[in-house]
Amino acid sequence: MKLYYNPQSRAVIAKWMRDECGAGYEIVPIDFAKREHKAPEFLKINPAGKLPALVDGDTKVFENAAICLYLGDKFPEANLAPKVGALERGRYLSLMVYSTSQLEPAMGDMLLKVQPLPQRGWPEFETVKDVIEGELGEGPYLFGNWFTAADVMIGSMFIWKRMWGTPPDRPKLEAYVDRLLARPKAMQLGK
Ligand SMILES: N[C@@H](CCC(=O)N[C@@H](CS)C(=O)NCC(=O)O)C(=O)O
Repeated sequence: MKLYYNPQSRAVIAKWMRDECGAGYEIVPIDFAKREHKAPEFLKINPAGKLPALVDGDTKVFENAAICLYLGDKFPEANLAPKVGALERGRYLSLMVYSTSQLEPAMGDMLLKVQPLPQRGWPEFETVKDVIEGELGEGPYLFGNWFTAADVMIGSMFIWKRMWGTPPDRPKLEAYVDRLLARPKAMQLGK
């Protein structure tokens, strides 16, 4: 299994998930300055020309959410994903998609000081934070004591927010980030 990777990119999310799965894999470094992510060979793996991308035998996966979903199902022994048919599966899939379709763009607007328009399909970041606080409940993770790929996808966004240097504003979410960063294989930017 190969993970196409640059430590200064969102590929750190897929790497966190892959590390949580255990067992060996290969990192393929991609140099943005050399535009290796736009090379014809790489575009056969990810036609969008972005990181991360994962290759597992003949299977190619791009987009962090898809990679985390794929890995969660691929490594059942790591117990990072509710199985098909499990009661938790629907909420799990919803949170995985929410992370990338609502949370990430809303947070991006906030970080880049873009005024969100309702037609864009995602709300203001404050609304997203309300939703995630509600989903977290008493925690410690989104599924109680069970750490899943949903924590990788959603937690990585709040870790990223902290790394960006925004002031802490929601104690519950800050405590969640602290818990996630205390995990031995937690996401690290730049490594
Ligand atoms: N939604 C995508 C975002 C991927 C993405 O935008 N990656 C950036 C690095 S953080 C990239 O490869 N940018 C290079 C480019 O667009 O030219 C995901 O989560 O996989």
